[in-house]
Amino acid sequence: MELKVLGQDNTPPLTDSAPSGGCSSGTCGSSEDGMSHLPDSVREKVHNHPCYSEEAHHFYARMHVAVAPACNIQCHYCNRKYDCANESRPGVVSELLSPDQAAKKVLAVASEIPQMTVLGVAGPGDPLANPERTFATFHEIADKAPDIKLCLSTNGLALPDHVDEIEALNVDHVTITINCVDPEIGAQIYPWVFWNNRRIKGSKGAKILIERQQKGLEMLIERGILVKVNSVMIPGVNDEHLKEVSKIVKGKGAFLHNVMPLIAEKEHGTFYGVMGQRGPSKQELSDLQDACAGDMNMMRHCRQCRADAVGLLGEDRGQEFTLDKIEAMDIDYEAAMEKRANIHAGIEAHRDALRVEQAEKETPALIAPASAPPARIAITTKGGGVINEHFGHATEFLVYEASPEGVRFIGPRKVDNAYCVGPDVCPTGDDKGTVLDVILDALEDCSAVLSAKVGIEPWSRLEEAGITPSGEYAMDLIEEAVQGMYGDLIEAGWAAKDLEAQAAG
Ligand code: CLF
Ligand code: SF4
Repeated sequence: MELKVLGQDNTPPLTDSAPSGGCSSGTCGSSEDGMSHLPDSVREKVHNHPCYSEEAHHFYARMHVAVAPACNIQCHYCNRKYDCANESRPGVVSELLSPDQAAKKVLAVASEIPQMTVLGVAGPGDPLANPERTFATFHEIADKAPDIKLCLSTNGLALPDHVDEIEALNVDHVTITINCVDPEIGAQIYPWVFWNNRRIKGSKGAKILIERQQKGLEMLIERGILVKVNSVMIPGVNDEHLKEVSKIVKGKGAFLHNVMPLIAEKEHGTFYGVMGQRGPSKQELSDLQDACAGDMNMMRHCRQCRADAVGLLGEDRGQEFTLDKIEAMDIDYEAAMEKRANIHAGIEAHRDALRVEQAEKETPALIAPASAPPARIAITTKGGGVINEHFGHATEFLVYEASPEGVRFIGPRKVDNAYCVGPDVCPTGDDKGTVLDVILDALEDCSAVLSAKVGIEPWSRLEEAGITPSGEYAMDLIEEAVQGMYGDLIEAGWAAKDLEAQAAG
């Protein structure tokens, strides 16, 4: 069967004719992203939510509206000049909108990016410390755009007071940031919480926050609302403790756990940044995610988005929807909804076809001896589950691990600048080296990188760094390509070289 994949502009598939391919597992997976065991009602909620389904994030987009400026706690990794660091990359400032402006923006984005399925409110402060603004926005969207899922992210302090309204508005997905269940650890993360008109410091404040988070979690689960728990991994503070957090929240029925790395830079002016608290290494983060995974579903594809993010995860199309541009748009949302429904049906047909194709495939021969070590392989993509982005245009790389057991997703690696700043504009002189240094650093644990195309200069630098570049898998499905590349590496004697290097020292 021939299948169509998303185009350059993420144009969704409307027919089932185009490039062929199947998927070895997860990404385009035959098992609905490992979710085939879930009840239909839950699968219905997550199948097109790009954060709750790893598979869906290759096809569907989300947007945030920054309507919630205030916060009711202080986290040591946050500086209020910036967005809430519980969901956002620290150091980012979003444009604050009124609920009316936000609603207009949502309709504009939904009309222009039909793959956008979810509206999240995630800052720039805490959405539930600004309940009027947050719920006014949700009310408007529920009324005008009932085909959009509503999503909310909170520190949890005010959560129990708002569960009824969350349920009444059909907000089916709520994220609570839970960094600890022990007030003594909490006191090292939260200097104070603002509770009952008083600022309460230290472990007393942390205890209140923890109790409110746990109560809110239980209330949401009782009502059948899906809960994702975010945790910021702070080495030496809560890293070991997060395994217990994971067990507890899973025991209470949380759907997903998202362990995010602390990002603490001095220039952000946060307490941790100034004090020199380090974030975890890539390996420490993935080891903790693996340790927690024994107890629950882990999210590994989080991009720590902005409070005004727009587009596929990892993509930022916010500049296309500034207030002046939105004002100039003439939006017919009735027509847009019809178009959206058709496009979503096309995406689902495409995903179904991939599953059928995968199910019909014969099990491939073992590509590596059982003793072969795993290899990390990075890929570049613009969406659709295929390798369709040039190395030089990528601002993020998705890292997979291939082993004799199969292929699994490790996580995204973001870089600030693409190697080429335009379709044909690559950096010159020192800039060229600097941009590549950052990319090589992001891929330091990878043995290969697969892109639609790789230029001569980066090709040589990658090879010098021991990373095999390849354009051979252009337009192939991601996991199949990663598996193929793993076979190529093994055939080329990579494993033997790797083992020799390890033995040498
Ligand atoms: Fe936004 Fe968060 Fe909803 Fe997603 S983001 S409110 S659950 S729609 Fe997603 Fe962004 Fe990670 Fe958040 S990638 S920061 S987990
Ligand atoms: Fe900052 Fe968010 Fe913590 Fe509030 S909850 S202090 S906005 S990181």
